[in-house]
Parts: sequence; C-alpha cells; structure tokens
Amino acid sequence: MVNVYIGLGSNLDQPKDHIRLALEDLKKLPQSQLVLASRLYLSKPVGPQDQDDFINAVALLTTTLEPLALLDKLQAIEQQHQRVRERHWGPRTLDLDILLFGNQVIEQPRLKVPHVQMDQRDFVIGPLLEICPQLVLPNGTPLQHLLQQCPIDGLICVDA
Ligand code: ROI
Repeated sequence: MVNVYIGLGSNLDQPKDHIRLALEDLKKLPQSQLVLASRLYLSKPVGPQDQDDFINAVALLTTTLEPLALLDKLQAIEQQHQRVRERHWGPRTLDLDILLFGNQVIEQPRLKVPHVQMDQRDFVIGPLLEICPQLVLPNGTPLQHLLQQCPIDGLICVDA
C-alpha cells in the first residue's frame, strides 16, 4: 500500500458538484481506499485570468495500483464528467492530478510525479496542509516551508 495524494480541480458547470462527485468516484476505485479529503477551496485561476475561479481539493488514497494504472482510472473518471478542456490552461470540468505517489519520482511521457509546479500552487499547498500538515516532499522539503514562497491567504474555504 502506498499513500497517494490526488489534486482535484474544476471551474465549469457547477464545479462544487463535480468535485464532490469525483470524491465519491475515488471511493470506488479498485485496490484503493480514500483515507482523507480536504474541504473545498475557491481559488483564483493560475494561467489566463479570463475564466471563472476554480474549486480545488486534495484527497489522500492508499492503493496497490501501479502509477499508470491509477492514472488510467483517474482519466476514466475525468471522461465520465464529460471533461472538456477548451484551451491550454483554460476552463475545465474536472482535473484529477496525481500530486505525490509515495516518495516516488516518476518521469514518464504520460506522468510526472511530483506534479509539475505543485510547490508553487496555493490551491495544492493549502488543501494538502489541511489534511497532512507534516508532509515532506520526496526532495526533502517540508510542505510547511513552501508557505514562504507560496502564501495561501488567497484561498477561500467554501465548505459549510
Ligand atoms: N488554477 C486554479 N486556481 N486551480 C486549478 O485547479 C487550475 N488548474 C489548471 C490551471 C489552468 C493551470 N489553473 C488552475 O490546470
């Protein structure tokens, strides 16, 4: 069993519903258990600003799936949500990203882990801190240290 952190994001078609349903979908993944999910956060778009704010969350799974098998399952969930991606770094109905896969560093054409630029994204760091404040990245950097370069004050928690 390995601990895997998944980032969830949506800014189209009732984004909160997409994130909540996606968390239910994660509960049904084979060979896996959803251990923890963060609350939902509203975040300013990274990239083009002429799009709606995002809803973001992070989940912790344990799994015995291999990284690419998990990626296939996550992409299938994205497709079930009629994933549309209108343009690069543009609006999307659902993004499910493997942020961390244990302490593995993966450099494959389909999958890079830790997820690219996750250490510079408030919408990843904030929810991760909520569910795992003591987390240390594979390169040895404690998550808490990232706050110096990436403040999270812009995130708004939107859960009741
Ligand atoms: N911006 C925010 N705030 N949240 C996201 O999930 C997100 N995802 C993306 C881009 C377009 C880079 N910007 C984002 O893929």
